[in-house]
Amino acid sequence: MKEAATFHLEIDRFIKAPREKIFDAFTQESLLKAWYCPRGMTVAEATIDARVGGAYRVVMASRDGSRFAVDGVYQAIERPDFIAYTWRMESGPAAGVTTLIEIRLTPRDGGTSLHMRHTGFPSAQVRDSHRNGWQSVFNRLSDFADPEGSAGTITLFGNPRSTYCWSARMGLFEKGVKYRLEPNAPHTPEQLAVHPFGRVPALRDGETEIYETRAILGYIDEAFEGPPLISTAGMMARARSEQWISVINCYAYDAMVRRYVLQHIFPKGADGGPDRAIIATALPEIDKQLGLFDKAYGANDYLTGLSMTMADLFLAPLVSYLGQFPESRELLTKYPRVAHGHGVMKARPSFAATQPKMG
Ligand SMILES: N[C@@H](CCC(=O)N[C@@H](CS)C(=O)NCC(=O)O)C(=O)O
Repeated sequence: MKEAATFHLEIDRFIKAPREKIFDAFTQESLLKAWYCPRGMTVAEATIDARVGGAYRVVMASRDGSRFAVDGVYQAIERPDFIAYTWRMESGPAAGVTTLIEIRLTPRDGGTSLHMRHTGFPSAQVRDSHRNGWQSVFNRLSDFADPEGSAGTITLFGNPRSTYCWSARMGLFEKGVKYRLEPNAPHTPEQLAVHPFGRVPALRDGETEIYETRAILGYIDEAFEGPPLISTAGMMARARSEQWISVINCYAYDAMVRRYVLQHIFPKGADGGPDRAIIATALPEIDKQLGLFDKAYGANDYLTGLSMTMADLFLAPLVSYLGQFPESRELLTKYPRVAHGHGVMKARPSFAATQPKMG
């Protein structure tokens, strides 16, 4: 145990809420139950005796049913600025090791600076395995205490006219997640600061950044309650959904958006109009892709069956844009099941709420 004291973790977070509210969120059982676990988990049980020398035990549960319990003893309770308690995990690589958590709350800019010092880890690996967990727990605390809810931690970066941003925004809406939008254009310094390739969108949740729309939607889906964005109809439907997302990422976006829609929106032809040669290469590919999607629908409302999945979120913005230009509008008339599926998506409140304004 000698070595244990050499590894520690310090985390600073600003939370837009008064420190009394944050202090109480740590020390009142009914409040702590609402947030004291990483995203994607819930507090299944919590018993707290928030007095110096009093004990606590918290059981966190994942959606897959796995449970993770911690317990400890309060060392200091000084409302509203300081709390210290021991932390012992009942399972996992650091099971049985007792560490110490100190939380200091300082008022700042109408909110609270939270400084957490977690000391006594037996190894750098165990310390590092706690870092993401704590950041996620503090995101939950912010959602709980900040009057703006998750918009206090979640920001989506990207121009809302982008089809990929639109898919991400629909996903956020479907899950009921509040967020802030920074309408960055691709490749601007602001976007390059959150996305190494300068593309849109990127997502920030507290101190965590993530890019690539499939990864963003996967994160949102696992991190938040609300209807699932992956199929619950089994392995094959999930595989198909991934297949269609990959088809869009690797082939359909290039033909439909890059070589067709963007030719209309930002014409690059010699006469100032769309480059007809580029459009001519795109249209047969779009035709083939729409044919594949049409077949995939079968008699269903959604691409992979009876429920909406991320694949539908990826496809809806593309079909919406295709409906706005003459040759693709004409092509769409050949594919009634794509038109039907698109009608179903258009009727969802998430579509109207996120539909970009076209200039
Ligand atoms: N694979 C990326 C693609 C994102 C992407 O290409 N977004 C477009 C806007 S819809 C973009 O940033 N385009 C700028 C460019 O291609 O340089 C994702 O899934 O997020």
